[in-house]
Amino acid sequence: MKLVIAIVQDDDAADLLDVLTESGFRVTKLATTGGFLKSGNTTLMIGVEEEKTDDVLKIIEDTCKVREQVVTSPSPMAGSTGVYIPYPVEVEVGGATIFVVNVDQFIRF
Ligand code: 2BA
Repeated sequence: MKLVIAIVQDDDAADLLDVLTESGFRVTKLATTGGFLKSGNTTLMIGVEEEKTDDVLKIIEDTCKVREQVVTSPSPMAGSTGVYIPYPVEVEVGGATIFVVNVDQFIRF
């Protein structure tokens, strides 16, 4: 068994949950925060039989879109007066960031 840990954008999470559950996969959704943007994202944990891992990855790839996000980053003023001016930086976020890990044991009581 594999555990697919997928970090996706909040805007894609609802659709992705629908498609995964309709396709018979079991999913746990966590509300998470990205360390760089410090804004909300969604992490899904999907326990899946090894031979179905590629099906899960395909669903994630088909559902999650890459988006541009603007983050305001402070920059020190020239002359290092200690004053910081915010300036916008554009970053490309997602589709999805995915970790696939081996599961030693899967237990449900
Ligand atoms: P954030 O950490 O908020 O990062 C959002 C986006 O900012 C990233 O998109 C990337 O385009 C950019 N970014 C992140 N760190 C950067 C840096 N040091 N310098 C320049 N740009 C940077 P994605 O790569 O699509 O990542 C989306 C979210 O996935 C991340 O949100 C984070 O929550 C998670 N993530 C990505 N890589 C990870 C990793 N190796 N381990 C754990 N979580 C990860």
